[in-house]
Amino acid sequence: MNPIHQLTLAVATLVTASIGAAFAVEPPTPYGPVPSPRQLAWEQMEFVGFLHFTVNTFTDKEWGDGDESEKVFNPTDFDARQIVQVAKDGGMKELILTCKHHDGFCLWPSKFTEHSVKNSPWKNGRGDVVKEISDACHRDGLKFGVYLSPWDRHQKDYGHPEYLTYYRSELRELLTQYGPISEVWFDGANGGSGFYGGAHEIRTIDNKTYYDWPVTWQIVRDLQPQACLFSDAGPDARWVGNERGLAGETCWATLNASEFGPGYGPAGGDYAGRLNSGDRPGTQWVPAECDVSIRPGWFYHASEDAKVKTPRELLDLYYHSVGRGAVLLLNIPPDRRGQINENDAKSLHEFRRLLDATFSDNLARHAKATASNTRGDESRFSPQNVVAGHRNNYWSTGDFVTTPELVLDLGQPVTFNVVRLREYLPLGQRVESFALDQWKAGRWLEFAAGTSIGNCRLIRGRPVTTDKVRLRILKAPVCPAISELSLFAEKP
Ligand code: FUL
Repeated sequence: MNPIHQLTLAVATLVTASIGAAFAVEPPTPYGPVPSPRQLAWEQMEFVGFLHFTVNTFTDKEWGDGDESEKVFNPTDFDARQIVQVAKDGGMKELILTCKHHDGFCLWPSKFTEHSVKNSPWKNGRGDVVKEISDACHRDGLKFGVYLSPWDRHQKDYGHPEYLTYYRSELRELLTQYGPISEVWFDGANGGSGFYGGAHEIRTIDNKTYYDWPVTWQIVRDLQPQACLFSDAGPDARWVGNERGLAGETCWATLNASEFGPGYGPAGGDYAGRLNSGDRPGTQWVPAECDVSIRPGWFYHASEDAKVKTPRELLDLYYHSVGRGAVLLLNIPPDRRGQINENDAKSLHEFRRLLDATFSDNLARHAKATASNTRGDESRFSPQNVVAGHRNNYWSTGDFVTTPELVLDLGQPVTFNVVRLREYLPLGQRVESFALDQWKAGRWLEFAAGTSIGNCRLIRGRPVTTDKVRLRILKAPVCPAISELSLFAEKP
């Protein structure tokens, strides 16, 4: 080829490449921190369960001192299948078991202590609660998570370096003997007094340094890489700052996590408040988990049988946790039989029925969606994507179009009182504020507004009847990526 030909070909290639680039619009660049695949899978579960079960169930305490005899642990009719069925029927996607609470009693026959089920009368010491619950979860399609209290009021070494070796050995047992683990829950509570092998004293530790968390977390990463690590500050999921199941009205999935750790936060700062709302901008993706019990206490007490939260109370919790972009972790404590009490099961079942009655019918599913802007005018970024509500696609706009509008034409008047919005999380949390309007008597009328969206934002209000709904993005540092805009009507 002569030089002229060579030049012509090079120019042609360049022109074709640049024309091609002008038409093939790229997806938006992710904004800020984004979830890891394990966090994404965790967030999408939305509703998970906690099982608080130990010697406390039999001594009627909330925090065992650590001097309880193994003999007190004796469920009369333990039934893992019943426990898991109740959870599944209630819509929980995972169960986290208190394999060891602060009292130090292990629900599995650990090689590293005598203080466990192996010295209890239950099944003549041959039982293993962790095995039965994890097997039942895996059989019934629920994920299984472990709670292993760092604070141990039984162990004589607690407060000394040797205890960490013990704690990590227990953790390794849990991570290697019970199949896939989806979450490891590291509690930040450290109360001080305890049995401690007979010392009966107060032991304080510096929870910033004592536990040396990075080493422990690495054990989980090595043995169960898909497991999410929960603590007050993550690294994968954070505490929401209260035990009432309430995420902040504004709740970012991001946090300046280096200021926090299990059991501590910024000195003099609003520790609980910061965890409740997250930080924006935040350096890490650490979504909130809202832990709350279906009863006043975490453990079963017969005296609380009439104090089980009602289905409507559970529904409110759902709107205040999942509906604010967090995960709801609801505790259902097994009773002295080793089963979920009938009152708890009934309330959870009815809660699920109410939830399904609402969310099984998206009243916008036939809507036609149009928008003030569509990224590259390409169908893969079409506003219609929000109607299908698939988490894997989304509506987006040109890079500099940060306050666009999207209209759902419902074709006929529809009455709804719940709106669900979702962002496409792999591109980060992008929207900072939005408003919703209804078309009424020939003009737009605002009926709701909000801030963070994230995994899920539920707006629940008075019934609205209209044939058109408009979403306005009011503030965003970058173009939005919205996966879902759905409308629902709560049934009485
Ligand atoms: C707290 C503990 O002290 C409670 O007993 C319970 O386990 C709750 C989930 O976490 O920090």
